[in-house]
Amino acid sequence: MSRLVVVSNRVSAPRQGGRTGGEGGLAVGILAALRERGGIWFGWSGKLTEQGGNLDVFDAGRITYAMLDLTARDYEEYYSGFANRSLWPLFHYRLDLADFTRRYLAGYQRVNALFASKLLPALKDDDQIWIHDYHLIPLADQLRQAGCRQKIGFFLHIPWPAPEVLVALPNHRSLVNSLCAYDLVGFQTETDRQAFIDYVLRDAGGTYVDETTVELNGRQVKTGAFPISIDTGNLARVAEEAASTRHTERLRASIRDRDLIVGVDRLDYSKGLVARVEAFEHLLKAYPANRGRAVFLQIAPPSRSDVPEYQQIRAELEAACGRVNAAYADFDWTPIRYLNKGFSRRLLTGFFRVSSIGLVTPLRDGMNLVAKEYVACQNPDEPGVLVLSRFAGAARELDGALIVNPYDNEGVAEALQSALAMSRDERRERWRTMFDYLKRHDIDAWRESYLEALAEA
Ligand code: GDG
Repeated sequence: MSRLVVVSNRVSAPRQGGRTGGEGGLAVGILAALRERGGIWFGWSGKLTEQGGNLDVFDAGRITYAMLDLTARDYEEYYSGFANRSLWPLFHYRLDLADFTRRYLAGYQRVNALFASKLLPALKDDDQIWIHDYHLIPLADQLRQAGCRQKIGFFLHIPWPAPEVLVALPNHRSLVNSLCAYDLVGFQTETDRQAFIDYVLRDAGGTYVDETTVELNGRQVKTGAFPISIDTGNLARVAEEAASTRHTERLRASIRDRDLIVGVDRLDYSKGLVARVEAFEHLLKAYPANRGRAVFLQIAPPSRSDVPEYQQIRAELEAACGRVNAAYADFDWTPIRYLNKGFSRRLLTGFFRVSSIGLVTPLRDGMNLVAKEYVACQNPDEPGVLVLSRFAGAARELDGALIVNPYDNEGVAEALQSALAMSRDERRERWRTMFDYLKRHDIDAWRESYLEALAEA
């Protein structure tokens, strides 16, 4: 079996003592493949240095970790700039927030070229290369220009926008051209894949080779939808254990016989947090029996806080939570518990398990793993209800959820009310279909289906 070379913006490298960090499903899935086949995990070290470009390489078992330092300017232009102020808002349909400063694009191309030049000498002829996410779209093209002939696959973790939205990007054409340097481009959903194909055929003058492969500028690229997933079995076990830990007990005791609604999201404007608070407010307004009874726990660890749009959304969310609490709280009940910090994975599984509703309402999301994690963590006898945005990729798979439109506060409030009133039989039935599905379609199945398609491409 050939070696696997994984490239992503950040690397989940082991901490001192050889243990890896408490990483999520993606890192677990990638590490499993790297351990099995041997290979390299290459990416930014997370360090900023004066000169940048220093590569720190070390081996742990069959895996070589190769981590590159960047400069403060690289970070500003490539990461905060083009990746997170141009591509991220655009791909999440937030044209109003997108900033196409040319300097950002130049930095993005420069850092991708740096990645290529540092990676190339480490490659063997029969390596398979798997590049992840929007930070590194031009990387295969850069590698090809430097003579790389190996098989290269790309997986996009975020949505691919409709052509009408994509063309707002000044360099849309060259971005798509560079994607055609890959052998396989994977998307989260069939809709994303179709949007890419539409652009290639209609806007770029490409042609179909077969159902999944298109040709553009003399290069053929295969496409596929590979909905990412979670480590279902393991998460279910962790949640079962977490159900009786001290922290879960403390949360349970603080809720008493009330209904807990839980949300867990990076503090990002794509996650629909302000609208979610407004929907919860509407629940209290329209269904007054929930006053004094429903508690909404929103965990929102800070994210990309040096990007101004993220400071803005944080201020808006704080204001919305403050307003609702001021209007509805009583001396012995606070409706919203808003926590601007992260918790360990283990703790989160316990929180998911004791809550009556998992509220996942992004305005746009490639997949949304929290939705899947919420399902995996439920108690099979007393499962909670998942209320899920139709704009999350996960909505295509999790049909036991109550699917909502996050722009419609009153509709979301109605769904919350039906979830709170749902019979145990119905909750069990809905949960069972989703859980069985997630057992079959877990992170291992995702990785294997992608790598098989890459091998065939
Ligand atoms: C991108 C795409 C796609 C969150 N808070 C804490 C914490 N988390 C964990 C969650 C989950 C992960 O972070 C977030 O994953 P999501 O999928 O929900 O969202 P993004 O971060 O936007 O991820 C997304 C994903 O890539 C994978 O392809 O699904 O659409 O946007 O695992 O549990 N984990 C811990 N503490 C926290 O406070 N430990």
